[in-house]
Amino acid sequence: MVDASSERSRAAAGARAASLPVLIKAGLERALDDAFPVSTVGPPRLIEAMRYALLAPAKRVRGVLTCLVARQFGAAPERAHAIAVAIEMVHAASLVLDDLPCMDDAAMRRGRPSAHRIYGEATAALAAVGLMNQATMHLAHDLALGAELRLQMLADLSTAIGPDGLVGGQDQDLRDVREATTPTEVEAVHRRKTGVLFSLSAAAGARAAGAAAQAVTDMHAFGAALGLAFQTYDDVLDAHASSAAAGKDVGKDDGKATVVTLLGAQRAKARADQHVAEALRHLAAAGGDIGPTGQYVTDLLDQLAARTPRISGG
Ligand code: GRG
Repeated sequence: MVDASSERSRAAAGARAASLPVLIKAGLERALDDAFPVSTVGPPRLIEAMRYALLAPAKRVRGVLTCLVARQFGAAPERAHAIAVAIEMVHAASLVLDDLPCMDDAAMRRGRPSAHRIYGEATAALAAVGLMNQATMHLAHDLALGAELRLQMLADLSTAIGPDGLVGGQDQDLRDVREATTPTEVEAVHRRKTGVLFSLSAAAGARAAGAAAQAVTDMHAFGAALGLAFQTYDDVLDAHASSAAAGKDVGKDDGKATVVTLLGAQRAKARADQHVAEALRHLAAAGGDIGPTGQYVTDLLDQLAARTPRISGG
């Protein structure tokens, strides 16, 4: 016979697990606001542009992942706030740069006009550089993290931004990817452009919680596989969602080789789902309280798929 009270407590535990990422995201939003207040010293219009880019409504996937993974390994999510804030600052900077006319020339981002459409190209470029700088400053000053972890994070963040990370991936995305003829070649660019920051987010959460070296390696691999899946879902959005559903310009990949143009939406999603499965294998190998992290990833990709009717049927 089913015990109704244990059923109820299981349901309550399920509801708590489901709301954990929501709570973490809310805490992270507050930490972002605190990390870069209106009162920050500097030209008010530049500060405003930086806050516009940083605090726009967003999913905060990378930062939430960092905090969730810290919790997975037994730390309070807040323990990883400074790292999550720094990663979100770098991510916001990358979006401002990506939208510039010399790059993707996008008019809309996060459901609002892109930063250069409001503040002009020069201020937007400076705001992006300012946000990257703020990220390193924020990390460097977070004494609670301890000197060794701070140094490690600063090194990892710089590596992630560099030529084998965001900057390199973006350069290839603007040029070489046009000549790619296989999904593997396209994904080599995605690894840098998107995967590296996901790897960093997941591995950093494990480091913040003092997880064992093998668990950090496993979480790094988890992030890399998740990043590839995420980018493919993003490319499906670009090809098949409306700009209102995506909250940003779509059709920006026209003329580019993507996993979607090479395979079609359904096979691209199937390939992305293989990456998700790989990510979940790495997550299981890493250990700790993997349930909420795994659930977050599955829910996130379901939500992205739901924005593109062409693939949401499976
Ligand atoms: C120097 C930081 C720096 C960057 C320079 C411009 C550039 C190099 C890199 C851009 C790379 C880029 C735009 C990758 C796309 C990643 C991606 C899928 C973005 C969308 O992320 P979401 O969906 O967006 O998480 P929100 O708005 O929710 O944060």
